[in-house]
Amino acid sequence: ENRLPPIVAYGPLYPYLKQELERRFTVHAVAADADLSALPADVREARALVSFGSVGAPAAIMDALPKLEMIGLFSVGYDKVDVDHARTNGIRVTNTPDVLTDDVADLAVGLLYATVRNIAANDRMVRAGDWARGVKPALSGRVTGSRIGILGLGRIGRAIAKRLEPVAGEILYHNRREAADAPYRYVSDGLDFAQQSDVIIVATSGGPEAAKLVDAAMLDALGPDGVIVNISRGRVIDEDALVAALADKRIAGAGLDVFVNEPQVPEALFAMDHVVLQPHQGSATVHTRKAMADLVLANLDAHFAGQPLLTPVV
Ligand code: 8YV
Repeated sequence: ENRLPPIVAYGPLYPYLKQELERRFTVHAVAADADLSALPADVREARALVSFGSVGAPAAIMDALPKLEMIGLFSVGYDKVDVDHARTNGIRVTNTPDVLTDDVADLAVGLLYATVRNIAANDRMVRAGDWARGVKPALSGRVTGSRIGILGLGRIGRAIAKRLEPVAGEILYHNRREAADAPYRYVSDGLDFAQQSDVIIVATSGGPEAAKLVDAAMLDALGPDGVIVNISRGRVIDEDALVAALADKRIAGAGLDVFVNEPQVPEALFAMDHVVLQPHQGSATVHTRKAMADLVLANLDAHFAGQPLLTPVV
């Protein structure tokens, strides 16, 4: 008889996390698209659930696991977890803040440079032999001296701002509320913020309250020399409006790590040289994925030892 507490691995898990979970628990793998009305009895005994941020935990999986005590999310963003349903049902939720901040901020800065300096498009032209054939690449915009607007000055937004401080002409930010301790200029109106920015970097949390925070009007306010970078969640930008603004060159370019319907990316973007696309890689370094896994494990260990959770959301 196996005495290890039963848990559910919901959707695919990072291999190191899966291996460490299997040392501590009886792990039942449940596919993200599994028929939840037909879960075997031993799976329904699960006391915890672990999942990627992209899978999360909708109300239906919580309801299908009557003994569920805790959800350990391998992600800082918990937009795919029904936190209200968890709260109502006394289910704790943990995420993985802080450990991924630096790497997500690094990718945002990388995407900014790649987009403004045409790094990806120029790489393609070199590979295609165009340079050798005498094609002259177009001159690019520049990052140094530009007005960088951070949309969402939280942990990650601040880490991005810190990295860009030495090169920015100005750093401004837009939040629901002014941050008490930020050394950057707060712009309370979204359109003013976009109009005063050469670059917008989207770093808000990605919950429903942030949906389409960047709309067509904001993109037009950013203007034809403006660039947008998104390392938050696809839904924060009205994706149709973004594709249209890029197609019409009403903005100069975009560096995107996240999309509304990942891993599906609007095909119209594939042919656009002024767009840099990433497959949601913000936290995807060897170092940070291990740190995220260790934090998920530490939260589970704390829960099963009756200790306070390290990084609770609920
Ligand atoms: C992950 C993320 O790529 O932490 C987040 O919010 O988006 C990323 O770290 C993803 O959620 C994998 O679980």
